Amino acid sequence: MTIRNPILRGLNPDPSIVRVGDDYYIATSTFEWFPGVQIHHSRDLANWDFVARPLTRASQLDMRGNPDSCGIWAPDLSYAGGRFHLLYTDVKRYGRTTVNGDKGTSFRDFHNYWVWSDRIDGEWSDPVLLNSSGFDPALFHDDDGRSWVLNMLWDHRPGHQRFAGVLLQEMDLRTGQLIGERKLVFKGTPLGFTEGPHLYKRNGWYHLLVAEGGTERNHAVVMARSRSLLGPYEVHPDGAVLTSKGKPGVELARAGHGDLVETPSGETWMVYLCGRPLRGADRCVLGRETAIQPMRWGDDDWLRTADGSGTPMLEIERQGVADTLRVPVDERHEFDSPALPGPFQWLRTPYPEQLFSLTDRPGYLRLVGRESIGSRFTQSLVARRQQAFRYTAETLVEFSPWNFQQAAGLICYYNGSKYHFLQIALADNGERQVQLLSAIPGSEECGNVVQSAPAPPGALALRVDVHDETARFAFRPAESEDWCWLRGSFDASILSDEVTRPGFPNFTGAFVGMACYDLSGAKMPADFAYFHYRETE
Ligand code: 6LW
Repeated sequence: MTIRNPILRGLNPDPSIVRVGDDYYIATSTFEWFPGVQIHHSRDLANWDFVARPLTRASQLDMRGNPDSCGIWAPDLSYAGGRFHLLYTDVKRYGRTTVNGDKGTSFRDFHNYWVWSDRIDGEWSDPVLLNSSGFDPALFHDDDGRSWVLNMLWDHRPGHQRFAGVLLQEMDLRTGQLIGERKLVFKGTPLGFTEGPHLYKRNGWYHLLVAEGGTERNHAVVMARSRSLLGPYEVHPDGAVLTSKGKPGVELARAGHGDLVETPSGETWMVYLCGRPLRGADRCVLGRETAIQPMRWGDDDWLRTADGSGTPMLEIERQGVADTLRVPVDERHEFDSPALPGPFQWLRTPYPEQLFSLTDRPGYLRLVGRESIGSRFTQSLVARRQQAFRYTAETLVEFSPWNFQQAAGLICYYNGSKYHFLQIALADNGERQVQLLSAIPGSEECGNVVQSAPAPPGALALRVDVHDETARFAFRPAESEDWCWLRGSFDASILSDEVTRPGFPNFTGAFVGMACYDLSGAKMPADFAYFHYRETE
């Protein structure tokens, strides 16, 4: 039986895994997408189902104003004292990038919080603010009953190492109160960019696992150990425990940022972040995904991949597990229930009632025209992850704009500076048009209409076919079978981490969905009758 990587496709990075009895849970980062943090469940490590997004209300998360690719970074899920514990960072300001040797002051703001729940899919507590000293907080529950918070330390000062190491401080698990002093227990290796710490105890050793090398091609899982919790920690003799660095044939690129779990029978597995570039271009439109593979403890008490190579594996044979032969996703949502279907998320705001309704007109998703595409505040955009290189998406929309400031339609979206939006809008002569509004980094900052066609009257079906790096767009009247295709094709590979203006964070991945804006303030609504996402690879 075969486990096929990645196990969580599309935007699902920075995995944190926990086992409770026979149940495994993985939490992944969601950035500016609301609700925050994504949790999947499995009983066999091969087949994973979405179970919850715990941060659902304003008291827990309000990302209005957060820059693109900020918000939720690297959640940490653990279980102790009969409860689930979730730590997460809300990044408010990204500041200056660390790429290209930039050494100036880099002010960043990140706040680290703790929430808990008795049930993974229950109501999670209000958050307790732990600290803001760096990002990627994690909890370690020692066998003496004490719990400790780890996080990377950010040094904003010019000329200093920005990724300054790993901090450790005790936490009272009943109140979230931090106890005693914070201690810098590990400064990282020459790979640098030390982040994503997790701590484990085994055979009298404390094992520290960190991500290093940055989240791109040099990414790696690095380990260090100590007989005492506060160190000193000695680095693994092999260097990186897992990496795709310098291994050009490996399909799971960017491997790093891992977390360990032990099965009831004592096997150790690691989940980790990876990225799969398009074959034709070194661009990851699916963002950063989650993979898993078996590990092995040596007689020397160091951890290695099961085959000892430190290389990410695309497929793993495992006894007793149903084959995860992947069926392409084919999902059609008719919007006939009052809850937004599971795959969809929106941007930043904890007040979705200001963006959309499934009850105003039963059977339709009504998006209320709000701020512009790329606004950091109140933007009516509801979308799902792109999870395969090839897919078709289709929706049917009723929309009757009465001024040029109003538009609604189908969007392929990465962030506020890269998207293709097939929108229905009014031309100057009052004609309703289907227009393609594209924002492409390096051309124009904001979206420009790159093509337009007269729109037939009535409800319109809108469609996109994405095939690796190309996207083609089409529309038709509701009652017609014949698609009217826009001329030519458009670059779908811009919806990737790699295509960007210099100095901006790009940590998410491509989404496809529906959007509506009304810059006149009249809140003109658009009604979507269905959304159909079908993978074609
Ligand atoms: C995350 C950091 C990282 O917090 O990227 O790849 C950041 N690793 O550890 C955002 O996902």
